[in-house]
Amino acid sequence: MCSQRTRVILGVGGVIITVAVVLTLPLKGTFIRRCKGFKKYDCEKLWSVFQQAYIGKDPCNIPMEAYDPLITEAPFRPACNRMMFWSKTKNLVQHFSKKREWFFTLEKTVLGSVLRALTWCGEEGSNKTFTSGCPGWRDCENNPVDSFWRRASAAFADVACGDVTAVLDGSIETPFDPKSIFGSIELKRFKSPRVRSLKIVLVSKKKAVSNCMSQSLKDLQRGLDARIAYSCTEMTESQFNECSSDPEKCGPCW
Ligand code: N1C
Repeated sequence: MCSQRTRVILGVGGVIITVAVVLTLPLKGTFIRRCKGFKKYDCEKLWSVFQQAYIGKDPCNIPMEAYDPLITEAPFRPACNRMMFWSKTKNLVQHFSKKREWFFTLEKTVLGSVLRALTWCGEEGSNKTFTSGCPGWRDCENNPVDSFWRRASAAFADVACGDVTAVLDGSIETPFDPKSIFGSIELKRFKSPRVRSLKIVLVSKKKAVSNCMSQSLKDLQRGLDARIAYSCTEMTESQFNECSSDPEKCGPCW
């Protein structure tokens, strides 16, 4: 028989254990489940290498290099002519690339996929993973999530080859933002002769604010290795979506 005091202790202990499990399990569970969809990876090993990047560390002091061992564990492979990059058009491109399997985005790789739409961080003096209350870009640049996307994007762009596509938002004034991951990391890593051409697809939601002649696109061209052929096509969101629903039609889309 439990005394009142033992029951309280057991109860409190249970709550603590439950809170600890709830804090880490959803992330680990999601990570492992998504990873298992990829076969050939040792998912527990991948999880452990991933955790080492941020566990027990100040969540505002995680440089992108913290994820180097993770990239080494699951390196990106080149998918020539199929690689698709984007900036400020995440939902559009996610929807598109799901339907058009030919195009390959970072989020289709094992690392991009296991961490898609997740938040994580650690804390000094603790071995726990937290999934809420983590710093974001407003709090500090070197937070665990943004540093991961910067590191993964750099590695993904390093293997870009052949004809590369990038989908930008024509409904804003600066479709090419030099401070974005696409502008500050990926574009700079496209190198000739590995990359033959860069095709920009400028998609406008309701009203087109920018076009291929806009200053922002000229800035992009200036940041591109001059030996890489450059082209730019404007289209509306519905034309872009039509492309994804009718693969046959897509060849001439851009
Ligand atoms: O900063 P961005 O876009 O220019 O980054 C997009 C660029 C793409 O080409 C991808 O290859 O970088 C890669 N990438 C992702 O795949 C990704 N998935 C989710 C970069 N960031 C990614 N995220 C999250 O969106 C991440 O939190 C990051 O900070 C935003 C970037 O969105 P953006 O400014 O529209």
